[in-house]
Amino acid sequence: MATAAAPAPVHANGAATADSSASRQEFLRVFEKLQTELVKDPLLDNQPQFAADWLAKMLDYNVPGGKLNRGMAVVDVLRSLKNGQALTEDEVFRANVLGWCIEWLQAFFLVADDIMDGSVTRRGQPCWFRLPKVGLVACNDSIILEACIYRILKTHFGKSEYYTQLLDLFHETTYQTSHGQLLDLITAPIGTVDLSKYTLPTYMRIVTFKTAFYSFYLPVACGMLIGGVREEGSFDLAQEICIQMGQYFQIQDDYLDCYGDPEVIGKIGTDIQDNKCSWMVVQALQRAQEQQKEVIKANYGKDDATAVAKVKAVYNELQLEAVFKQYEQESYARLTKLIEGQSQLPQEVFTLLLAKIYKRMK
Ligand code: DMA
Ligand code: MG
Ligand code: MG
Ligand code: MG
Repeated sequence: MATAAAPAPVHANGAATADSSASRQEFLRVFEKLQTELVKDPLLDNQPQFAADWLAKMLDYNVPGGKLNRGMAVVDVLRSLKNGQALTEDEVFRANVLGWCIEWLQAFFLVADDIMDGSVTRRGQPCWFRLPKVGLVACNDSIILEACIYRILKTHFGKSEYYTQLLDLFHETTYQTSHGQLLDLITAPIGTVDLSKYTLPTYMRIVTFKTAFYSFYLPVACGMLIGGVREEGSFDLAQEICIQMGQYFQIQDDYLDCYGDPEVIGKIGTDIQDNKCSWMVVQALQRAQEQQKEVIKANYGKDDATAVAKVKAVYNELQLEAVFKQYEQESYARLTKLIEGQSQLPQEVFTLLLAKIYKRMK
């Protein structure tokens, strides 16, 4: 039932490897299995057919259509931890099931995020809540998406020795992410532009919580749990590296919101209209002359194409594209040094993740 033939991941150099597309196909097959299990969940015995159909369709629309970087990272992490030793079929399956739990978590957050951000498209299609037959039913669908994670975990890991750790990990990550979303939203109240709030420390806290934990630490920690890692110090180290990678990833997201091609990123930027504490506006304010600050103040947070264009014109005057490229280089160098400076975990656990996002266009 999955949306068939999703494109192979595009890497920084634009190439998609045959290998990555084979694991993607394998990964997508696990989606179909999990979807079927959920649609036929015995807890929903005698579910009317129209509700089962809604669930199947809602899952197809919202879960498998992204880049799948987070979900497919779990098996990569596990493989790296085993230092190239071949994984059993069961190990690959378990890693992929956890990978899908992360994609379900992401879908849960994105369905709600698009409502709150007033977004128009996601992954090249209208946001779920924009479909006339869906509307605010999307709020409950978002809750269902989250609840599915715990059905999947129970079915596939209920008897594992690390089941409690997995439950904690998903619960704590959800807690952190939702608090990141809270900061993101209340730092950007509609109708009040307060430029003094757009500082780098505020920004870093928002992105650490709303993005870094679930996008980077969660897949790595899942791989580590299946891979038998138990030392707390290793999880702390992984978290430190993953948080920095997640910060870099969200800075890219903010850059792409302004300068990305909607055809490629699959979504239309809304950060300026939404008054967001974006990396772009933080950098602009650090460099702007009084007069440029006035332009931002007068035009930020308005759902109006002319106002958005005026803000973007200031970004161009301040050469924020070049500022971003410079940041990207420095960030890559800093992360590489951090990864190479430790020997507690195989470097490949992190270098594979970093290679997938470095200079990404989507
Ligand atoms: C997204 O931040 C964070 C979560 C937890 C969904 P965002 O609104 O910048 O994401 P997007 O640009 O994908 O809407
Ligand atoms: Mg958003
Ligand atoms: Mg958002
Ligand atoms: Mg964004």
